[in-house]
Amino acid sequence: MIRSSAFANKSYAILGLARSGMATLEALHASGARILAWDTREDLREAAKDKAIIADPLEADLSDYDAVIVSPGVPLNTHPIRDKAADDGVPIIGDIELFAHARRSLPPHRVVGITGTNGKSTTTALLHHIIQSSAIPTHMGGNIGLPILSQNPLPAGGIYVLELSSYQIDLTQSLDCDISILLNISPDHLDRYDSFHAYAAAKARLFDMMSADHMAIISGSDEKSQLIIAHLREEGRIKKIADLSAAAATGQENWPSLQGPHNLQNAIVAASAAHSLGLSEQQIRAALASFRGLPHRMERIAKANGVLFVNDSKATNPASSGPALGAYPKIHWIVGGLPKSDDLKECEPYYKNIVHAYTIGDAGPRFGELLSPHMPVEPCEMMLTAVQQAAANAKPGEVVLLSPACASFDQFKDFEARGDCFRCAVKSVIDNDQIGTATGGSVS
Ligand code: UMA
Ligand code: ADP
Repeated sequence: MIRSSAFANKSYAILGLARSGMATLEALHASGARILAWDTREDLREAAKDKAIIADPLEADLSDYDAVIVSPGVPLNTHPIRDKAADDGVPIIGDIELFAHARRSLPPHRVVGITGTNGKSTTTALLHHIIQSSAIPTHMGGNIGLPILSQNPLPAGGIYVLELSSYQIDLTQSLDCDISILLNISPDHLDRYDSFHAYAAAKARLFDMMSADHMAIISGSDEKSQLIIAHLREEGRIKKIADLSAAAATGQENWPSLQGPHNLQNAIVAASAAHSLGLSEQQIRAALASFRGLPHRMERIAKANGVLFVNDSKATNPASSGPALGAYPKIHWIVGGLPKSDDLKECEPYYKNIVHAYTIGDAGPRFGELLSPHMPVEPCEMMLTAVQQAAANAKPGEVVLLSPACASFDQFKDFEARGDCFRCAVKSVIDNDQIGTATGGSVS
């Protein structure tokens, strides 16, 4: 874990003791800080009790504390901790800000921060893979599910690659990334922001924290990303700004885990960042080819009787499902869940690739209305029904793609559980011989 003299003898209140909060507790405790900690979950309070005073920060006097460390999942826009901290005159920060404070005591290193609405995890894992393949010490952390404070410090010359959600950026004030990356911006998480504009502004703060001689990479052709580039150029403070929205690259056919227009964008961004970090074209191309991808993102589950089954459960909004539909020419599309919008605008350009749609979850009836003028639609409601129907209809050379364009919480704990359910359903239809034998394919 990251220990730092910056935390020694300081006092912190921690609200939220799941992954990031627990890693924060461990790192602060090991660094000699005094800690008050709280979570509404009793099991997490119990797990923290040897390292902290257990008390609700809403009921404690926080005026002597150096900061309140709030987990990204605590909705700051509605949570009373915001007013309480302001009343007690104590700043609210997150674990990424603590990492920024710890940097002075770490061996010389560089930091790449990656944000955007879609593609953050893929680009973070890809850049990490490229750096690692070139034998440079590196860690990835942040929103990708690996709290950065739980990682051991890198030796001198190391590179930290951080995936940063807007929630994490909201809790960060002084992270000066050597390279800051904004992939794209489309409406998301609107329950946490007053408006789409406020959500975009939250992401743009990553650039406000950078030194003038560090590098900004922006790759979205969307309106908000382009406005941010225009603003950065007009402001003139940051000297190195790369607009990759129209960049092209050759060789995608050699990168099996980076198919589709969205993954081409991710590859171009990661390659550009790797190049700025000093890696060679040859190192970068070899790593793009050997990248294995992440589960639930365009993950090839099985091929049976010439039909490919692809799990893109992480596509939780239409802007992320759109490009997934652009990855293959003949798709049986399983779509639906808890909708985040009333339309499927970002998917429309790719309707020509869809042979048949199968709707699931709460969004089913509405998506059925939207899609049926353009393609045959089967209302399925449940995942297993959708997979069975799609597998029965798909012909050799076609693809059964789960890319829901919706959150998962209407039927599943999270997108991972939804992807796992798809995987089980695929395995069952293959095992049950409902699409013939699984010869020539494998279930991983
Ligand atoms: N809690 C309280 N009181 C409250 C509200 C919440 O005690 O009033 C507690 C909850 O019981 C919970 C904790 O606060 O124990 C909140 O934890 P959390 O939801 O922040 O969960 P972590 O496990 O710490 O995960 C967080 C990120 N979660 C969110 O942003 C929601 C993880 O991103 C991240 O990987 C992890 O830190 C490590 O950095 C997940 C995510 O869904 C993957 N991110 C969103 C996304 O990608 O769309 C932004
Ligand atoms: P994030 O971490 O930002 O949620 P992921 O890399 O986990 O992003 O990808 C989530 C989903 O978004 C994937 O399932 C894929 O369909 C889609 N996606 C990936 N990269 C992009 C991109 N650059 N633009 C749009 N959609 C993308």
